[in-house]
Amino acid sequence: MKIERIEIRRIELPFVAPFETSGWRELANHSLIVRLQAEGAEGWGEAPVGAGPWYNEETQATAWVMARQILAPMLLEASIARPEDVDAVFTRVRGNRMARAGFEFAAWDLFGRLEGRSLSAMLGGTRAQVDVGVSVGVQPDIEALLRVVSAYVEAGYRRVKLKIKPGWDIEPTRAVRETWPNLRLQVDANSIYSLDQADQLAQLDAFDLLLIEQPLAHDDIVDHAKLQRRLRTPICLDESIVSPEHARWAIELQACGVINIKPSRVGGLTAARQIHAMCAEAGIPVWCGGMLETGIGRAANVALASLPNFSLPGDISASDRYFQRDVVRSPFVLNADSTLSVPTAPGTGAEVDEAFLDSVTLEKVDLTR
Ligand code: SMG
Ligand code: MG
Repeated sequence: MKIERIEIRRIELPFVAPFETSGWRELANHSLIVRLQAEGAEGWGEAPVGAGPWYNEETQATAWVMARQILAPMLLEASIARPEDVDAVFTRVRGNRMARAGFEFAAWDLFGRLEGRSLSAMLGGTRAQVDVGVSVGVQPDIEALLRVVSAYVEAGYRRVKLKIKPGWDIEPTRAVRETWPNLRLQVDANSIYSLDQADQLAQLDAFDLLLIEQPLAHDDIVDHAKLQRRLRTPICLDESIVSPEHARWAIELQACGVINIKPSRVGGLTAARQIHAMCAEAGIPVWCGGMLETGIGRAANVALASLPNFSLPGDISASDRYFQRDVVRSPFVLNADSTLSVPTAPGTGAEVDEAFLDSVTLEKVDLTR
């Protein structure tokens, strides 16, 4: 197949509330949205980059340049027989994995729509519903935190993740654990600690957490292995795992007990599926992380999370946890058992609301062969 037309846009879609991590605040989704057209069909993908290089090195500005000047021209020149081929088209490109993933997701969606197969079925998914949780940002004080968590628990979420940082770790986690003794609870530090804070992190062992996510540097694996030996709670790597090779290194070094797979972070669903298989083989449970995607990116995450070794709840909440209005006509809603239903329509199943998407688009380009 030859891709005939590529549309790329950068958007700004405000969140219902600001989202604060250990090191920065996000006020809106600043993704790139990619649309591929070929053989009378189209596919959509989202590169969920941030406004600044705070989570990883990519930003909306860098991804915009990469997408227009490098990636789209490469894909227009290539011939692909399957969605997995997109990965090979981009192998010469170093880094920039979220930008690459935007195109890769769109290719999966395009092939799925042409073949009449759901993305979940194409990937080898085995579940009709996926377990999900909610990620709770840093709050001004413990009272506010308990209010926010309480609202999510009332809404039906049975797994909660707390963002932590020095000065906002032990006490907030203790407060949530004491209020909800049976809640599935985990924490995420987004790379803010160093190994010499191991004793402080070990205090988190008291709270029966599912995992402690990415405590140390975004590009570290070795110190995480040292830290894991000093903790009872499994470490879960997020930022550090940017490819199947990184997953293999982490497994070999015993740097973690769990891996968070975000298909966007690793360049797409092809790499994500390889990491899933590698972890299944090594007995490492995985779960699907989130980048506060629109309904376009979220649909790809839900499909991926339907694979068998996604045995922990994902950071894939219902659309209304993020946006007043989503760019799709098929928003995800939370089922009573803290799951989301996996779409069965061809491709991702996302029905893009083009008029609304246009209204949140800052800039758009069209490229043709
Ligand atoms: O998509 O529900 C979501 C957000 C999940 O906490 C979340 N993501 O490090 O795992 C993580 C963060 C990265 C996004 S920060 C803007
Ligand atoms: Mg994380």
